[in-house]
Amino acid sequence: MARQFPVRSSTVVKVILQRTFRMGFTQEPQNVVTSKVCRGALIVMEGCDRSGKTTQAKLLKKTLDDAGKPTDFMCFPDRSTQIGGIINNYLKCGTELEDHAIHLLFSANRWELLPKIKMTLAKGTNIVIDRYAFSGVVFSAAKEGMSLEWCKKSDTGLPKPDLVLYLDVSEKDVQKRGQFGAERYEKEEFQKRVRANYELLKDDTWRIIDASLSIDKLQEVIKEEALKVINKTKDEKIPELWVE
Ligand code: Z5A
Ligand code: MG
Repeated sequence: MARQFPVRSSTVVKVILQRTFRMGFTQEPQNVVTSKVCRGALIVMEGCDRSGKTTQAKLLKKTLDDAGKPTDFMCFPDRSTQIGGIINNYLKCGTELEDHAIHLLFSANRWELLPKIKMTLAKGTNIVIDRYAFSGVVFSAAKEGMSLEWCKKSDTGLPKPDLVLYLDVSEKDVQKRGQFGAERYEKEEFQKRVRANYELLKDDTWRIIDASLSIDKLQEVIKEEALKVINKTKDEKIPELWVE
């Protein structure tokens, strides 16, 4: 004769189902905290030549990672792509390109990396970018016959940074950091026009940072600004650049 179990199998099934319901697998969880992924912040480093953008952007990535705020570093131009290769050749004076054409290539270099930017921010990782569309505009508009308004058009609609850290250093201080290199735009007169163009782009997302401070002091100031904006914008939608 088959052995009788003290508890019938249908009762066991009932108990399992009841427990499952209580744990919330088949209905709204009761004591499980749902955590929503907040978006990352988009932080851009801008400023004149040798103001310390690359130094500070790379440091900021590490500072934020260490503070438990996962952060990626990017830079424009990104010379690693095919378009970036053409830009690199142009900057090194290896090729000549019509001014509007090179402007659009700098812009295309940003658009081609848009999926990566969007994906990174959506998963909650911050991005620190060394130069962005603002560099695109101020350098191209420093050329003869290129208007600031025309130069803004090709980057219109890209994600608008939550914070632009503008590293401000006088021409005199920058000269102490060594002579200009051999790249195309590294000439004093041209850099003066670039500096003047930056003034026309500043808005309330910009912070003007005294970049004559030491590297470590500067990073302290920058870290504070970055943390403020990360907390402030995590639940906000990302606006589009130059779209009213
Ligand atoms: N460009 C464009 O036309 N259109 C576009 O859309 C874009 C760019 C995106 C290449 O850019 C060119 O492309 C650039 C604009 C144009 N043309 N110019 N001129 P890039 O970003 O590749 O340029 P770069 O070669 O990196 O130079 P830079 O960005 O101007 O330098 P920086 O990043 O601001 O500085 P750094 O490399 O961090 O530091 C420079 C030196 O100063 C170095 O020796 C440091 O050790 C020293 N340093 C840094 N911080 C300090 C402080 N606080 N005290 C003392 N010394 C310091
Ligand atoms: Mg740099």
